[in-house]
Amino acid sequence: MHDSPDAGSMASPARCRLRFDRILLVHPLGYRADAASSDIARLAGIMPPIGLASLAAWLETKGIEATIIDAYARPDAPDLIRERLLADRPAFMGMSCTTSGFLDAVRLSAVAKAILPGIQTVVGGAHVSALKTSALDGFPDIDFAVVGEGENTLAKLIDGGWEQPAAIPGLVYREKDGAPRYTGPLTDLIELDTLPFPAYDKLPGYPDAYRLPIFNYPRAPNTSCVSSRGCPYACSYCDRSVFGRSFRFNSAEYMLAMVRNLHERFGVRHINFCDDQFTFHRKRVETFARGLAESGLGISFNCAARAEHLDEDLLRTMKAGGCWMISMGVETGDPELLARHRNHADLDRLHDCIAAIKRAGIRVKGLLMMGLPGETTDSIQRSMDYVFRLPIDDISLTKFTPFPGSPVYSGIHEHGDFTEDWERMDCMNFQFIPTGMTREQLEKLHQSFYRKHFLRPRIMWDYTTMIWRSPDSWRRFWTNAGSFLRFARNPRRLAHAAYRDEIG
Ligand code: B12
Repeated sequence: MHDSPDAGSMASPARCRLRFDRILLVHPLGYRADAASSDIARLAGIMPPIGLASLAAWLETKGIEATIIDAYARPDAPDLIRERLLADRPAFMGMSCTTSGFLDAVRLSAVAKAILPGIQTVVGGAHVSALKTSALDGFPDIDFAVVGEGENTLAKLIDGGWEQPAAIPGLVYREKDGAPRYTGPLTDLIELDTLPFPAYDKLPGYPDAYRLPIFNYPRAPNTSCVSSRGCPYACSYCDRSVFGRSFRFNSAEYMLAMVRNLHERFGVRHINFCDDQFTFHRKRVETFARGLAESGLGISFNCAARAEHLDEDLLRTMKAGGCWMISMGVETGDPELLARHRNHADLDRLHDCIAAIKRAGIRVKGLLMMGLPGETTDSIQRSMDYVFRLPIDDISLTKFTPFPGSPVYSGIHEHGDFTEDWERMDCMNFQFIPTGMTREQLEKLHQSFYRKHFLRPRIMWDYTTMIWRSPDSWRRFWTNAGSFLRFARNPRRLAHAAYRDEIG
């Protein structure tokens, strides 16, 4: 590692004062400032950027110092970014980009270059992994994009590779004339058990600045973890550009060590596994759950799973290990619509599986979408009928958004009206209106779906039981009751305008 680049044509005086062994990693805000519920989203839950924490930990093993600023957890992020840039003078700034966060990253790049001339900016994450060279087209303030798994590519880039980027696989860089060029996919993927644990300690305020969505956990402090990369399924709405369709995973032993570390260092008492297919490898989940039960740590966990990868035996073992909630991708309860968008769609099997989860004593959350291509008022009605027959406890109903890289994206205009406004593609806006429907209809049905769900006596009682099953959730709810109620009355008033104003 060196403090300044080798002498050469790239080395300007400004560059020479930069620290080439440092990077500032930023998690941009993934919501428009004027988007409904940006503040409410913060109140309802803030989850750590695990990708950035993983990159930071990996870079440290290579002698590169990484600082993280998470605009989600820190409303004062613009000030913090300025402070860190001036104090640390990093030669690189890296940003993690979903589609809705990408333009924020573009703005932050311009700001960083104005503050610290010569700094080089790098983006990674879902949006740029899907778009590759077109992620840099028209955005001159971004110098590099990392496609897919970021650890090795970023380390090589910082460790002198920026001078000859064509030699680094998994990278989009600029030719001399500024044209973006992709070096091709990364083939040498990391064995996940060799990764250091994510650097949660580099997230300012961790663990208290972070919390899972209310009513999604029994205890605090809590956190998110990830223990696998990739998903073998190919659902129409899901972008697999980052980790592809293989399934790589941490061993149960690694998972147990990670959980123990979180508990001992930060007092974490509940973990939400964000894996796409947590139970895909049955044996490791069994070993993990048994190990957790034997550990005596008293830690509980949530995960997401598919019906094909759960059974009564496994559920009993998971429960004994502390499994508190399983999220099941239902997507829609309309069988024809589901078959059009998802592999192995079988609503009867899903119903039976959810009943089995409940019998095991585990809470169930259904993950749903509204507005998929082919959606009609009838299909939404059928979806409600199905969902309200499920023995489910909670739902999350997102507004379908066609993301670049998802199978449905390329032909989306054949199925309705799509306004590709990236900043609004945060699953909280209907940017796609299926043929035959209107935005007003979708909005109305979206509200009605939620209202009907919450007003069922069984669900109201379930939330009441959270007084003793998740007391911290109720504490947060009452502490912020004013904001929640104001949001219910007028979502736009709660816009987090200050952030956007500050970064221009
Ligand atoms: C946990 C999670 C969150 C968390 C944390 C987000 C984060 N940025 O880490 C929270 C709750 C905040 C969140 C919010 C949202 N999320 Co989210 N989230 C996930 C989830 C389930 C796991 C992410 C994760 O931790 N993966 C594990 C880590 C190790 O991988 P990673 O983050 O991809 O990072 C690796 C590479 O991408 C790369 N990389 C990432 N960042 C960077 C930066 C640099 C500089 C470099 C070099 C490399 C690099 O290197 C990392 C290590 O290999 C993914 C689904 C998935 N399977 O990835 C969706 C996913 C990323 N989210 C998605 C969406 C849509 C959102 C929201 C818009 C929706 C919403 N309403 O919640 C918001 C927007 C947030 C934002 N700021 O932009 C989509 C993104 C699709 C898209 N094109 O936009 C995904 C892919 C889910 C999906 N399949 O649709 N999310």
